[in-house]
Amino acid sequence: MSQALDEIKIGGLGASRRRVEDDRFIRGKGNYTDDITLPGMLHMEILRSPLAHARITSIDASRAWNIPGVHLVLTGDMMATRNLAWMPTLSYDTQAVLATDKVRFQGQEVACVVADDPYIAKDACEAIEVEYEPLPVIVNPTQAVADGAPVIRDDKENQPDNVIYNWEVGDKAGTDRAFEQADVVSRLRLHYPRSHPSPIECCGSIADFNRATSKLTVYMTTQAPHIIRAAVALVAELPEHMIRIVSPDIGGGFGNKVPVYPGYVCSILASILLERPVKWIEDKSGNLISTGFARDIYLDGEMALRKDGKILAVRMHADADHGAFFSDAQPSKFKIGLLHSTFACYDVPVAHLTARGTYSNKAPGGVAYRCSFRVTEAMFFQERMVAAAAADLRMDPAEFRRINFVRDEQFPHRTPFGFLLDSGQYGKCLEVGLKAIGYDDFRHQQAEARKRGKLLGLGISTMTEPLGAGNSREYDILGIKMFDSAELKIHMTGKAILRTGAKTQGQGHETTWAQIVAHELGLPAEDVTVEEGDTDTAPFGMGTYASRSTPVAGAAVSMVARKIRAKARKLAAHLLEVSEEDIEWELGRFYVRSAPDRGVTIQECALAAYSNMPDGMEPGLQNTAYYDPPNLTWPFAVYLVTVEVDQETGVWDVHNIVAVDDCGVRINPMIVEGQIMGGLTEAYAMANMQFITFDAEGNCVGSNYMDYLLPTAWETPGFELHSEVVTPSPHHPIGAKGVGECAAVGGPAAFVNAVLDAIADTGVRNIDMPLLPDRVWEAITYHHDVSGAPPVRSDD
Ligand code: MCN
Ligand code: CUM
Repeated sequence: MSQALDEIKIGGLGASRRRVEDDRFIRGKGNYTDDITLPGMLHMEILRSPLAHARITSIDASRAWNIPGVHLVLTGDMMATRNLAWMPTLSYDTQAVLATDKVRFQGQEVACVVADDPYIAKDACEAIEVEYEPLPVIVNPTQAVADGAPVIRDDKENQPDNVIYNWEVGDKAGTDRAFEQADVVSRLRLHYPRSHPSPIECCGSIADFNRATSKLTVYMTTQAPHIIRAAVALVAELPEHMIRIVSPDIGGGFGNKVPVYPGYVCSILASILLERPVKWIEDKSGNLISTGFARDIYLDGEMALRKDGKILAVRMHADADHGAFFSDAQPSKFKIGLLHSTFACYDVPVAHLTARGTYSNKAPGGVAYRCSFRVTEAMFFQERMVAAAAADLRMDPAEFRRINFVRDEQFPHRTPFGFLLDSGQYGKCLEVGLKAIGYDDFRHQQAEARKRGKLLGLGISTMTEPLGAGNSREYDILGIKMFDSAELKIHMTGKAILRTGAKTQGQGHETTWAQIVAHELGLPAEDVTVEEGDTDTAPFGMGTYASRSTPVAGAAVSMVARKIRAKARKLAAHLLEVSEEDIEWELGRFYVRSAPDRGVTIQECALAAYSNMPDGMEPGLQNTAYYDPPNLTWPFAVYLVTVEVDQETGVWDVHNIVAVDDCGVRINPMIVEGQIMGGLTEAYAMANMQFITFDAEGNCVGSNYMDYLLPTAWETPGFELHSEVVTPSPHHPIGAKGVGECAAVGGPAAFVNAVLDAIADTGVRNIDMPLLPDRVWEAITYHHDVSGAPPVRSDD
């Protein structure tokens, strides 16, 4: 006779529990970095370069120093005396903290002023006189490798040109042979433009160096506090145990808050020099012009095809524009991130990928934006290529996918680039999606509409994403292995506190981690407090990005709860006066196998851990788990979009969006849906309206919300979400896979494929994102592809 608790009622696995953090967020009671005020706090502002490439001939800060209320003016030369003019990046490059020799992108940090308030600091920045001698500017990879191109990184020894790396993976000879067998070779070249995560909250930090205790506390907007602690220890040469990084509430990260930015470093040095807290809060244009750009990659590919539609091989080249400093946060083995996850969900026998990274006079790019290390680009290219190949074969694009998907019985499946896919039901997801969008019906409507001169289109996109870096064998950042952690303390009254090495930025960890504890221990989720982001209290972890929290830290939560359960079982045996072997577990309760009525709750065990433990047992009920995942988790999704394109104007409207996401077991279905809707919104924005580009002088066009549009609820179309396909990850303790980025990764190609499908009669193969009306109109009117970002367009 079971007395197990109802898991959904206690807020366990599968409960659409309301987000506990929202209580403070929607009341305006969140505690963001800018909400923190410390006694004696000063304010820092940054002077940025107006030019993209120029030699600095002089900096005169004397007028700024003389402004009342100014405490400190930092320039590159002063940073250099402390060996802080340059800092290491997360990709083994260096980045200027404050420019000394040259400025290398528009918006680059040139000087900082610390003053009594931010307005004085800003005025004083404008009083600094900087003389520049302009240099020729490079804004794309073609210019970067052109003969006679100026060398951007002349600060570096052994850097004779603008090439950062050449990287390759796969089987070149095998791929060449497969191409010889092809009936059809399909080709596509495209540009995935620069995009910006643009969280509502910008970056910022408050550094507080206490001379009396020698302790440095930094409150800051970081997705990875422990990595920052290590970086500060190394860069500022401070002992790591005297550094405390606190990441309070974060108003959205989306990858923008992974890198180390000069503002953080300057606020830290300023606080050490002044022995007062120094706050730096970036403004919107500073954020949009200088931090965390993603993508900016040219992709060229060829697919070898058999007449019946089978893919025989894929060949691909990527040209990545990294801006002036190579500062991607990514596993160090992989120079172009996990771009080689491309085509993972298709059964491709052999493939070869080459990638070249180059410098340009733009802010550091390729950083990350809702992507597991370049997976967004990988999946976008894959799904655009698949659409083009199906068109070349005159085959239905759904059918083409169906015959090429990795089949259910092929898992675990090794991809030609070496990844091991854990599980999936790709065909089933596609069928669910096709049915939901009314695929066959739509094709009839489309044909009918065309007769009346109306352009309807349907786009399909699928994606599978490698989520959950590590395992530690293959994944590290700057040599630090990628794993994660959870620490669980059960108090004597059965209430608990859980801390992990991840850091929520809006994803809802405070809600979902408690659900995992509820699932493992039967403690009501509301009895579990979750804390993240304070390096003095949280166990060491690699932070939150690449949707790794559920696959890694979430797994650690399960594992630590299981350790607690194992000890509680001993306590139960002691309380029930039977041997441990005679004890059974059901949710929330241990009982005697032969007498199920005799049992003790997990709360009773917790009390016993402090008040009635067996002889020789260490008191207390707490533990820590470090989790090194055996493999990545591979969620899968199908996104379908229907659109209508206006021939006269090129404007397109979305009719329907269907999303079928299989992220394994869902901890909190409502939160998962929120993640998918958010991702689809960003996908729609990238496909439709967002353009940060650069003119020939390297001026950043789009560093404000007039040019770089954020969709609101008003512009954003509605979504129909499907959750019926669930393929648990076989190696994750609760079968969950990551989901935080899936829709942003897989979504964009669905929109682009839909528009191109609508104008298929024109023969146009490609329009690069964003599909602004003028670009679509140009394609319809002149029947040609519209590719590239200004100032280079393939048709120029
Ligand atoms: N979840 C679940 N069941 C699953 C998978 C996830 O209930 N099978 C829940 C998780 O418990 C968590 C959320 O969904 O509450 C997202 O989990 P996960 O997929 O593990 O992703 P992370 O928590 O690691 O979040 C990172 C991911 C990334 S990399 C970006 S970028 C992004 C994203 O999350 N940034 C976001 N979503 C965001 N959402 C918000 N609101 N703000 C951001 O900055
Ligand atoms: Cu790639 S952006 Mo998220 O990983 O923080």
